[in-house]
Amino acid sequence: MARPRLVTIPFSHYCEKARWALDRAGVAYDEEKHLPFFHARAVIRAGGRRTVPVLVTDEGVIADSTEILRWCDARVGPAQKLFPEERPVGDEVARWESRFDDELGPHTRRWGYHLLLPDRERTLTLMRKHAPPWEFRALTVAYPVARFVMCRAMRVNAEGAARSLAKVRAVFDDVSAALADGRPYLVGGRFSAADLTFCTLAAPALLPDGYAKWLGGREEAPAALREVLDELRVTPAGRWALKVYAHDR
Ligand SMILES: N[C@@H](CCC(=O)N[C@@H](CS)C(=O)NCC(=O)O)C(=O)O
Repeated sequence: MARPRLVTIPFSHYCEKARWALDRAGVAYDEEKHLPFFHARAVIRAGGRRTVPVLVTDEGVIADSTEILRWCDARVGPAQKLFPEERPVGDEVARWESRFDDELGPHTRRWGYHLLLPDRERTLTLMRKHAPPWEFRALTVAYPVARFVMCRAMRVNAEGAARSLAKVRAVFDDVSAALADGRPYLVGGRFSAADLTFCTLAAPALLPDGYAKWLGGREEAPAALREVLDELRVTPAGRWALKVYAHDR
């Protein structure tokens, strides 16, 4: 098998979800990193639709993070699978995973962008670290346009960010409630796609050490982000996700 290529926006939490699964399955891959806005051309060229991550393999193109997790599962033994084969455990994992994809990922992203994008210098500093130099230079010049387009596409504004934060808190509450019996992982006593997906899609609102290389750590975060970070990090769901990130990533 030729080495798969993973097309990413490197700090995207959905891309971190795919990287974690690939790393865990022991799949060696090359990451092709792009900045938001510039990713679109690379995604289409790779055979994806619009979003990252896109995994290009010998067997075809996989243009969705959940499908990448399932592709990884086809390469590991039953005990390693992120979506367990047993029922009803597998169904429960799939339900949590799908909920985090729909109700957590888009909202940590919109809330995070709302706090980050107005600060051009901070945003560019984060992006510089992982971007192809020409994309970075172009973004530096086109920043106001790129910001406008991104805000429009994701409806990033004060009301949207407030709604998103409420959704993030609601998901954290439900995860905290599920963990109240002291279970080590969300479903079935072992690490699964439910845990991986919560940890990665919550990462912009928790900034675990294992993710700091992409989005920076607590100290680099804007004050308004730090305030929510400090609130979420001490919830049962937040404490647990930081522990799982440190232990299983
Ligand atoms: N359902 C997709 C969602 C991925 C997603 O939303 N990716 C974002 C980055 S965090 C993206 O590519 N946004 C750019 C765009 O929509 O043009 C998946 O799980 O892969």
